[in-house]
This record gives sequence, C-alpha cells and structure tokens, in this order.
Amino acid sequence: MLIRKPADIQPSEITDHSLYLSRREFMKDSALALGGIAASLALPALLLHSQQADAATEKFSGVKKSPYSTTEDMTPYKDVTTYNNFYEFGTDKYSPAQLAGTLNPRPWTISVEGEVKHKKTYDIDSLIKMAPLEERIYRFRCVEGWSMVIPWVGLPLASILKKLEPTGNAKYVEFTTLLDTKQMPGERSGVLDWPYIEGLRMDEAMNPLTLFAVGLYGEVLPKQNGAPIRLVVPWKYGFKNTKSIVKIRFTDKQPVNTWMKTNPYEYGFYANVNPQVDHPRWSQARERRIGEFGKRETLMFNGYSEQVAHLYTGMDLRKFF
Ligand SMILES: Nc1nc2c(c(=O)[nH]1)N[C@H]1C(S)=C(S)[C@@H](COP(=O)(O)O)O[C@H]1N2
Ligand SMILES: [Mo]
Repeated sequence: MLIRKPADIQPSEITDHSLYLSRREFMKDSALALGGIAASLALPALLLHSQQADAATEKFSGVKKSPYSTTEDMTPYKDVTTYNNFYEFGTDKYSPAQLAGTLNPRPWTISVEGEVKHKKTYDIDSLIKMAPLEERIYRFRCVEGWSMVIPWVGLPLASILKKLEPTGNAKYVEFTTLLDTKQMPGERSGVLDWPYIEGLRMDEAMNPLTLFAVGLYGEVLPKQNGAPIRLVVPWKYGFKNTKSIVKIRFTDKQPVNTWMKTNPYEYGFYANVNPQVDHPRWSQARERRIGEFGKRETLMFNGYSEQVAHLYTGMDLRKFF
C-alpha cells in the first residue's frame, strides 16, 4: 500500500486532485485506445458507469464539525473509495469501485416499519433534513484486521429515530440493504443471504456516536461506500455498517443479522471491537491501518470506550461477541 499523506495538503485538495487525475487518466487511456468520441461510445458500460460514480463531486456546504471527531491522520480518499467491502458488487476489495456504477441512489426511499409511530415510506431527502449534517472523523475497523480513519458527513441516527417515535416495545432496530439484482449484480451469487441485514439494540442506535452517513470527505457518498445512505457505528466491526439502506424496522426481538446467519460461530450480533476476543481463525489484538507499514494495537471498542463501555456493563463480552 502506498503512503500518500502530504501533511500540508487539505483533504479537499487531495480529493480534487485524485478525482482530477482519475478523470485525466480515463480520458488519456480511452484516447490512446480508440480515440475521441468513438472511445466513449465503444467503452464497456461498466467502465462508463464507474467513471460516473467517481465523478460524483457534489459537495455539502454548511457541514458542522463534531467534538466526536478524532484528530488522527485521515486515510486518503483514494483508499477509502477503492478498497471496499460491498458483497453486492463482488467479494474482492477492488470490485465495488469498479462495478457499483449500476447503483442508482436517486430517487431513493426508506420504509419505516414495525414498533414505531410514524410508519411510512420516506423519501431519502426528507429523512436527511431531520437534523443538521455533521462531519464526523471516525476510526473504522474491519473484522478482517485492517482499519482506516474516515471523515464522514452524516446525521446522528438518534435525531432521526426520535422523530420517528419508536413504541415502548421497540428493543432493537434492524437495517436492510436494497434487494435488486439489476442494480446490485452480486446479489445473484449465493455468498450471502440477501438482502444484507444488520441490527442494533435500541440504546446502541440512540448513542450519540451512531451515524447515518450520506457523504465522506465533504462530498456525496460514493456508490461503493454505500450510497445514498449507510450506517456508521464506529465502536463495532465494519460489517455492522449496513450500506444502501432501504428499510428501518423496529422490533422487540434481536434481529438475525446476515453475518451471524452465515456463520454464527465466527460472527455475533454485537460485533464490538474487542482485542481480547479472537476471531476463531485469527487474532484481533492488532490491526493494519491502511497506508501504514506494520501494525498497531487494536483498542477496546475501537477507542470509543468512554462513550460506549457503559452500554455493556454486566455483560460477558466473550459470550456476547
Ligand atoms: N450491504 C452491505 N453493507 C456492508 C457490507 C456488504 O457487503 N454489504 N460490508 C460490510 C463490511 S464487512 C465492511 S468492512 C464495511 C466496508 O465499508 P467501506 O467499503 O465503506 O469501507 O461495509 C459493511 N457494510
Ligand atoms: Mo468488514
């Protein structure tokens, strides 16, 4: 992995620069291969789509900074948007950035169901307006042992949930990804049980750290990162962070999340980052921060103990992994 982190360059400049480069390379390559307009007509549809995905430069304005942000070095935009897990677009890290062009983030609706007062199908833009957007620079830890620092743009999930008014029976909230093999061709494969589902206990969902992200690096969320809206729960392993959400369901029973259904021996419901509990096939004690050489220690709750440890007092976190 390359190190590309000139300390004196603003994130926005890095972003613009890399987008500029990728567009230039695209034009140069196609010009070399086929020449001019004919090139863009002759190129495979997927490549064109992926270029459109990359070129989503719509910027957010008036995004406020958050005291919950880390001051650690951010992972370069290029890595955040090309090294992804999004099995709906293939199982290797590089395919989502290449294949997610088929995803269409607008128009987009989210249905709100179950133990909640305001059951309704919401247009995404009305949900997003429920609270001011914030920039949250969070650590991100994948269960596979790599980590990043990502400047999300989003709104606290609590601000949305409060407005939806869950009933007294709502103990958990479940999030479901879009099910559409035209937009998400990887859903034709049997690697996971589609659609992708995750859940949180109500108090986890209401914790001020829990975010609904709609952007990163000040820009609209790239398709490969879960456009148009995805969950971000920074003290849990990456797989809890459901992408491209179309349904929020409140329930009195613990949801059966996709990874637990796939392999209950290896993946639990809680999935709190915990260096003391090994994955059955590898240690979780250390992690590789993308862009760095060597490894660093993994912190309990991914370093967010102060904000979330109280949620689990009295629970055996080896049993509830
Ligand atoms: N719908 C859906 N959401 C998903 C996944 C997925 O395959 N499908 N992968 C998860 C995993 S394992 C990780 S590590 C993160 C990766 O998010 P990123 O690609 O934005 O870094 O998304 C999570 N959310
Ligand atoms: Mo992950």
